[in-house]
Amino acid sequence: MNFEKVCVLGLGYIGLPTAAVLAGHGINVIGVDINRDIVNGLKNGKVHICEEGLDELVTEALGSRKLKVCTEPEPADAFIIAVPTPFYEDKRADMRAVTAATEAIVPHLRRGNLVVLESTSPPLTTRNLVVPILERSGLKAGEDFYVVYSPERVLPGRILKELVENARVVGGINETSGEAGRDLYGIFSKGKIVLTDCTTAEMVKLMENTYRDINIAIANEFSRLADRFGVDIWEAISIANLHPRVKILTPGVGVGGHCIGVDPWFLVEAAPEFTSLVYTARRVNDAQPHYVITLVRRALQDQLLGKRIAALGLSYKPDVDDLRESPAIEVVKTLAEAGAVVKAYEPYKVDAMIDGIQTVDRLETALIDAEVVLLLVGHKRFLSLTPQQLVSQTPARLLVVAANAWRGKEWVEAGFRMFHLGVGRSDMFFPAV
Ligand code: SAJ
Repeated sequence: MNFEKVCVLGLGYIGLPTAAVLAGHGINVIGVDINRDIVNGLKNGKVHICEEGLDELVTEALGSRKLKVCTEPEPADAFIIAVPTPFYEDKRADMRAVTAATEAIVPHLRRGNLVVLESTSPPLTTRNLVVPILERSGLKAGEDFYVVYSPERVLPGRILKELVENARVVGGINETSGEAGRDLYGIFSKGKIVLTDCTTAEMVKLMENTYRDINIAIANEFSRLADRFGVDIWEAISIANLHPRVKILTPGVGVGGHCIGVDPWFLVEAAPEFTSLVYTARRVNDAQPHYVITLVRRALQDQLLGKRIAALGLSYKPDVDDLRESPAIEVVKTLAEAGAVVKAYEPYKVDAMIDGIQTVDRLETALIDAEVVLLLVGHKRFLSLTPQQLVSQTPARLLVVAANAWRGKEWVEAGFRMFHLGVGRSDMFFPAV
């Protein structure tokens, strides 16, 4: 199938890079977003997403007029839906954006069109939600027009590279649909394009992120056990991972972001009777920020009131500027609510404004009068701090560390008392394997 014009609905972390990459390959792309600020910003050259190389690519695409942005879809050869699928308070999937985007396509749907759903969605969404809405056009899915589910699988921070290089799953509602989807992604994808049915593709995406969530949950549980039994979890995991068929992930302050902590709930909602493990892992990871807080309480002998804490890192994982669903923020907020005086510093977003949190724009300002330094996110620039640098910048001699960092006897020799997540052993001087 040939595509001259593609309409991308949703100009977020996935939609905007996809639109720009397609435009860069000579396709006429209409980028649609219901948020006027985003559309107007883009028209004025303001790219609202911070991602390496994206600014240049979008500016070029807009400049060449291969990419146009607006708030309503237009007729096209293919439509790609890349809108968010968050969850409600009770963890049920919120499919309102997918529903609205699909409905917006209906008046423009023509014979021979392809419609792709990329948003992470509960199993059977393509068949039971998307197809019936599109058939309101009077056209028959799989015959008059084609439908596929093709999940995005890119890593924030490497989106443009992974968009092109990762293997791509294309799940059709029938064979012809799958082939049309393969032709569309073949325009820019250098990775293997694997054809399957739409429900398998939905499951694949949810399985990948659920597997990761469960693996992180076991690592987090192991960190608590290590604490209890006088073991160093970082050493223990590095030794266990020498086994050729074992790959335990890393314990930390919890699971944040908008994928791993969300997607497993879609499986739980769809089949609660079969997902007790998935459910429990979610609960374990959601509880991890509170486990880190107990570590802070232990370090301070439960006296949080008025304690001046320098909290380092607020993003949801190391070396990104993304603060969405960040467990570090949950830790800082809870400590502040308990009466601690927390100054938080996030080097990737020094101007972050977060309700209930005092942020500072310099590391020195956070450290200068601290009684405790709490390392929440293992950003490279924190990991490279030496005990001497810290000693000279802060009067605090108590460190609480929720990452594999600041290890070795030089820290103790510099006068610090250390509380490491997952380190129940007092002589933590063994180098990692
Ligand atoms: N985390 C740990 N321990 C680990 C790994 C991660 O505590 O060993 C935490 C991180 O700190 C973070 C959260 O888990 O808070 C999620 O981080 P992540 O790097 O696992 O995932 P995301 O959300 O940044 O991106 C993931 C990616 N999935 C995988 O790496 C398997 C990406 O490929 C997906 O496309 C993306 O989710 C998505 O959109 O689903």
